[in-house]
Amino acid sequence: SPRFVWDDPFLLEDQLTEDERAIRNVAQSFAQEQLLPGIVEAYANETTDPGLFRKMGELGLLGVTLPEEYGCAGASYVAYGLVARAVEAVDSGYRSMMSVQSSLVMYPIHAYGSEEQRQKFLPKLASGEWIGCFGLTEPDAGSDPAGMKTKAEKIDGGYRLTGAKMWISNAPFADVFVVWAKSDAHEGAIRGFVLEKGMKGLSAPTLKGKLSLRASTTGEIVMEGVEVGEDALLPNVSGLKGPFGCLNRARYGISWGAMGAAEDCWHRARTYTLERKQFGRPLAQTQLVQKKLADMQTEIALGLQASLRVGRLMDEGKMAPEMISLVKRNNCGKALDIARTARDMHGGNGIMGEYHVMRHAQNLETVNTYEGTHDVHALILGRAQTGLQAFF
Ligand code: TGC
Ligand code: FAD
Repeated sequence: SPRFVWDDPFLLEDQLTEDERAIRNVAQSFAQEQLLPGIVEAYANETTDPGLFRKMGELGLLGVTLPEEYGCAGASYVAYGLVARAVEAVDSGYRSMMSVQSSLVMYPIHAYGSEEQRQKFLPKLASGEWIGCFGLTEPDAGSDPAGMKTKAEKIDGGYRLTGAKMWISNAPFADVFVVWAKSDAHEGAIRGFVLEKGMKGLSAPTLKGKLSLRASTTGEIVMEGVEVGEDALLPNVSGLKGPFGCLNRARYGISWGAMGAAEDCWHRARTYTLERKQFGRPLAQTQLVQKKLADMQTEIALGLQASLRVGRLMDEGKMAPEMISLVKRNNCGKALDIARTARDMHGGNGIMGEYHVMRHAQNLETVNTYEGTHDVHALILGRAQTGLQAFF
């Protein structure tokens, strides 16, 4: 009779194609063999090795859904989700680096850029030779990006950009900056621009001292009258739907990634409680611990299955953004609960770096906040079912 696979209750594995499994295997080996060994130190020291982008690029893990003609894998959105899950099983910060590059930098250049922009930027971003960042958030415009102050003024032959972006992943070592600004030449509409490192007036100071996502480098983008040519404008999109189109992809990837972190916490909690004995028996032989393990297993199985469904719908061109809000919100919230519970189940050891669970919990605080907070996604879903706007 059919067997119950405790760590794959709904046989997700059987629902993947051979290509998807192959890409997943590459990502998993890379994450376990090349990312895991250094993560405790990188996190403690708040350092990121930018060389990781080249390693990811060599393995084809950057921009995996984009066409092969630009040096990408042309794979499915499900494959992209599997990469995020494998990488975030080690650390949310490494998944962040990958998903910013893939969904927030390469995707808009491909979807909204000219053919010249695609040819110029995509192959080098795919190989990891160039690193990208995405500037939407500002000090006074986070959940409400429509309130941004960054402006692009029309000048002879191009634009002058002035403003500041805050909380920008990869910015301090980025070569390519996709930034969003209100353009006076387009009646104040939000437009995307591709800036390059070294431009006069452009700087990206590092934000030090984060207590979460410490292995990913975060910074500001300061634009003090940066002058760019017409060729810096992303010509094929206008308005907030531009950045939101990118966020859809990244949020979807996060829904898988958060489950990867949760799975790592679950497996570690299971192993730990099987090995650790108190009151003369393994902790895993107590009812409270088994309930916690069952809850983790249940939420992860449901969350993965939901992300898989959304990924398939994306691949079929049937994705509505609210579907992504549902899985991003739910999977991040559940992952955060699971990581906190796993930390508790490790007792005192749970606060030590070498047990990994507290780092996941700290990271997931950010993952639950960025790309639309847990509550902002609730408001998106609330609006979709009531027709009533409750943001303001
Ligand atoms: P709203 O009126 O709803 O929409 C404005 C225009 O945008 C369109 N739109 C979308 N298009 C595509 N996909 C979506 N998901 C879309 N959502 C909205 C909409 O149709 C409309 O188009 P048009 O043509 O009619 O103008 O806009 P609003 O200002 O009321 O939005 C409210 C809200 C809360 C939904 C939105 O602002 C929001 O999602 N806020 C959260 C902000 C956010 O997620 N920021 C993320 C910054 S990037 C980041 O965090 C990267 S971390 C990366 C990492 O390190 O991994
Ligand atoms: P706020 O918008 O000020 O929200 C504060 C609180 O108020 C939240 O709990 C929120 O849910 C709540 N709130 C807001 N509006 C409402 C409302 N209408 N009703 C009820 N509650 C509400 N951004 C980028 O552009 N690029 C990046 O690469 C990037 N990377 C990041 C990396 C890190 C480590 C972090 C922490 C953030 C990053 N962000 C990035 C920014 C991120 O997207 C924002 O932090 C996020 O969108 C929330 O904005 P905020 O921090 O300004 O919070």
